Amino acid sequence: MLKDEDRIFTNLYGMHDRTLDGAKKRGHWDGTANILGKGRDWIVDQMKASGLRGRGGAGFPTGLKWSFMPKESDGRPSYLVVNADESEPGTCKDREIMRHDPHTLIEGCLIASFAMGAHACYIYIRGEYIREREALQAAIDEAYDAGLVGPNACKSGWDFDIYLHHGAGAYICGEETALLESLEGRKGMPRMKPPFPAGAGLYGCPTTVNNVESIAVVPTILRRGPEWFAGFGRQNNAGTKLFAISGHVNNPCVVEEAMSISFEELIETHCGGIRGGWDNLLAVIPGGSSVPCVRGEKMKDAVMDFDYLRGELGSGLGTAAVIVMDKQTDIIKAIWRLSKFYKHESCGQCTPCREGTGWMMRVMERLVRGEAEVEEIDMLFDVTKQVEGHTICALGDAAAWPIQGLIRNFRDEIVDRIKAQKAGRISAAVAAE
Ligand code: L3W
Ligand code: SF4
Repeated sequence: MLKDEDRIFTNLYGMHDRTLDGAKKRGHWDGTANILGKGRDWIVDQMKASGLRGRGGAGFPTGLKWSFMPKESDGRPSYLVVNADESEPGTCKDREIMRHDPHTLIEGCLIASFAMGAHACYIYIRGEYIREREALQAAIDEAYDAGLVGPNACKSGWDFDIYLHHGAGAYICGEETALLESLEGRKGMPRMKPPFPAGAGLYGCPTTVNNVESIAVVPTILRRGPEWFAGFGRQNNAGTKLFAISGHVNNPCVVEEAMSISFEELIETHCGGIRGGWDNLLAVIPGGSSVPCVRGEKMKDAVMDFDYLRGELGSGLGTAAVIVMDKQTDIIKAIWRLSKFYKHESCGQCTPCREGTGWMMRVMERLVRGEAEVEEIDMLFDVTKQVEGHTICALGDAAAWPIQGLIRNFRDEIVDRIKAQKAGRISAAVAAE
C-alpha cells in the first residue's frame, strides 16, 4: 500500500481545509517561484525524467508533449488548456481533485504554462460539475488575491492568467480538438490531426491540452524530484495514480496508489474485496468504458498499468476507472448500454462512427434478447473493425473496443443466449429497455 507520506493528493476525501491556508499547510505553493526560476528547459527535462504519462486515457508522455511547444514565439501566443471535461463512464477522479484539492491543479497550471511559454491557461470543466467549478473558481480567486497568479505571478516576473470555462454536457468535448472548438464558441466537433494542437490549437495558436491529474501532480514531482516519482511502478509506467473503483466491490472509492499495483491488492486493500467473494467476479473494465472488458479470472493477478493491461490482456489502463462486475451482471446488456452511450454521443461528422455506432447498438440490442443468428457475432466483430481506426477521433474506437472485448471474452455467453432464445427459454427480463 502507498505510504501516506508518498501521497500527492492529501485531501482527496475532503477531510481537511481545501482553502489556500489549508493547501499551504499541506505543502502546496511551497517554493513555486524557485521552481520557475530554474527555467523552462529544466522543468520540461524534469518532467521527462519523471516518466509521467498523460492521465486522461492515452498515456502519452507528458514531458515529451510539452517539448513540442515552440521555444521562440512566432508572434502567436501559446496556451495551456486543461481538460476537466471528465465524462468517460466510470471516471470520477479529477472531480475529487477539483473539489477537495484545487490548489494542486492551479499551482500545476502556473508551472506547466510557464514551462511552455503560455501566459494564459483555460480549464474546460464538465458542465455537470457545478460544485467542482464553484470550489475551483473560489481557489482561483484566492490565488489571484494572494498574487500567486495574475501579473508577476508568485513574484516570478511571469504574468499568468487562468480562466475557467464551463462545458454544456457533451461527452465529445472531452476529445481535445472538440474541446478547442467548443472553447472557441463552436459546436464540439473534433478536428483532423495532424496538425496536433502543439502546432495549431486554440485560435490556431500553439496549445497543449493536458488532463487535470497530469497537471495537478506536476508541482509535487518538481519539489520531490523526478527520481522519487519514477520510483513507483514498473519501467515506462511510472508514478502514483488515482484509481476510481466502482461497481460490485464492497467499498467503491477513488484512491491514490502506486502504478503497477496488482488488481487483487487494489481491491482488497481499498475496496473491501469483491461483492460475494472472488469466485463471484465475472468481468472488469479496467480503464473506463472505452477499453475492452476482461474476464474476472484473468484479472486477479493483473498489474494495473498501461503496458500490462494492453500487452497482456488486450485492454488498457485508460483513465484508471476500474468497473467491477460480479456474476449477477448481464454482461451482454452492460456492453449494449455502453453502445447506446457511444451512439448518443457521436458527433455525427464521419460516416463509420455516425452509422456504425447505431448499427452496432442495434445488433447488440438483439444479442441481449438472443434474437440473432450465431454467424452475426462474427459479422458484428467485422463491423467493429471497419469502425476502429477509420474515424476522425477516438470515439469510433471507443465504441468498437467494448464490443470486441465482449466477443473475445464472452462469446460462449452470447451463443448460449441465442440458443436459449431459439429454444424458447429466454426470459422477458433480459429484454433491453
Ligand atoms: C504532437 C504527435 N502531439 C499524439 C498528443 C495528442 C494528445 C495526446 C494523446 O485520446 C484516449 C482515447 C480514448 N505530435 C502526437 C501528439 N500527440 N501524437 O498526445 O494522443 P492520442 O491520439 O493517443 O489520444 P487522444 O486523442 O488524446 C484519448 C481514451 O483516451 N479514453 C477516454 C478518456 C476520456 C476522458 C474524459 O472523460 N475526460 O479522458 C479512455 O481510455 O478512448 O483513446 O494530446 O495531441 N505526433
Ligand atoms: Fe464525431 Fe464519431 Fe467522427 Fe469522432 S469518430 S469525429 S465523434 S463522428
